[in-house]
Amino acid sequence: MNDINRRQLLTAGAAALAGAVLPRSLFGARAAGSETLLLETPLLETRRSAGLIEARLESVVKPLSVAGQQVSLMTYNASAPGPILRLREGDAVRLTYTNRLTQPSNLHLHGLHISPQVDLPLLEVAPGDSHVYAFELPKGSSGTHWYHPHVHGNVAAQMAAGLSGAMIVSGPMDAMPELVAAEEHVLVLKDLALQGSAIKSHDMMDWMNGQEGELQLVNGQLKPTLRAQKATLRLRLVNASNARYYRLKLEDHPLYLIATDGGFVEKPVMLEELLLAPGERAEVMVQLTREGSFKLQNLPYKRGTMMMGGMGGMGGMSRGMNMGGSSADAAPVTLLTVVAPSNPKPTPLPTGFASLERLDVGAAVATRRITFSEQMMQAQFFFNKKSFDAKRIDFSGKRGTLEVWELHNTSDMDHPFHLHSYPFQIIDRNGVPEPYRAWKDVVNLKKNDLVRIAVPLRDFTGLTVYHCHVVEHEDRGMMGTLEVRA
Ligand SMILES: [Cu+2]
Repeated sequence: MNDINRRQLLTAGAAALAGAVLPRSLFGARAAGSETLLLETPLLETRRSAGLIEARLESVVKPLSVAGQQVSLMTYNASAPGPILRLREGDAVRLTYTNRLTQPSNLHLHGLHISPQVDLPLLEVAPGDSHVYAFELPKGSSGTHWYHPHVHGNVAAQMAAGLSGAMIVSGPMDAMPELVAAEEHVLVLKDLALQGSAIKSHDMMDWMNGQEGELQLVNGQLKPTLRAQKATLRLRLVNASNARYYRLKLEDHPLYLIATDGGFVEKPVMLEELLLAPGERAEVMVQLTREGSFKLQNLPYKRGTMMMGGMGGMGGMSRGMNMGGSSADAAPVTLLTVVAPSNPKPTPLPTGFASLERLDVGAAVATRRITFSEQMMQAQFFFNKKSFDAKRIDFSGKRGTLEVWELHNTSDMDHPFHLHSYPFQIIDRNGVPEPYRAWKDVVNLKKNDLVRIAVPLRDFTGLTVYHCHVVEHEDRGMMGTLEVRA
């Protein structure tokens, strides 16, 4: 879904013709038959001078080719997913956003520890207007982040129409030889729901469950092939979907988790599969030890969605307890096929990264409780029984203090909880301590889960928000405000 001409030349049969417009990463790639080669999303053009980096993003409707048909999408700079914004720790950034849509929008720089007075979650940029996001990237910002719109009430429709992009921040640890030796790819996982050749508008079921699209795209492409040049891969995964969960498994290969939402973990964690809830990111490494083609699959996942028709032939609605949300999702879906290089000889994985700060939970100055609930038939979602009100301050905290938040999901459905601007660590889930330490900004809660997180309110004052990252739920009330004072 980048630009039309390039997109039409995507099939490998046309690769020779497309040499002039294909991104550099695909040069030299060879493919047979009609497979679609994985396309790297273009980089956002930036201007760098004396530590200042300037870039422009414009949200604009463009017809793009998706899975063989022309679809009118909301894009950033005529690309969906939007171009990758590549930054470095310590950068001073001046990002100018212009809204060319016919409705208010804005940018949320999801994952960055920057001031809520810059990453203004309640700002509305009117059609035709621009806004400058100016900030510095503090130490520890490195990781796989992303950007997307955040105007309450418009988020679900704008993201479903294509608005989101990856934002990669590199830091000193990215220079580790084991990481440099690996082949890196940014994979934006974003599904698309179409009605004919147009974006499907939300119906009541979409507002209840969060909209899932039948096209499960990787970098805007349907089932592309990644022809690896090297035998060790570093995959930066972004779940930019409105509501779809990805339970990822690579055939015959474990995934070595090296980073979560907030950057590197302390040492690689071997996983047979990885669950990525909406809004979450992860970085995994893969060692291809033999030749062949291996499918990256999305396995079925039950998140308690409602279904029409009901079980046992009864009418009305029921929870999708026996299926992964809908019958189409009851089987694994191939997202991407990885083809190993010939005679693969993987380079070693890093053995460890920097140790992560241990937060002293005993020193927390406040314990807050957030209870999740829903009125499913009205598609209304609540924190502490309240629907979002931008004029109400739900929590007031003090800059420089540590808080413990107890998140309790009393609804019948999973909800991924996201807090802006202030990364947190998960203390425990249902009393079970987290198996490894990590910085996070999204944590998924299954039905009945009680998850405790440690939230340091560091560095910045201002008004920000926390919300469910099934963005339909966010638009339908599941959001609250946090004010951090000096
Ligand atoms: Cu939710």
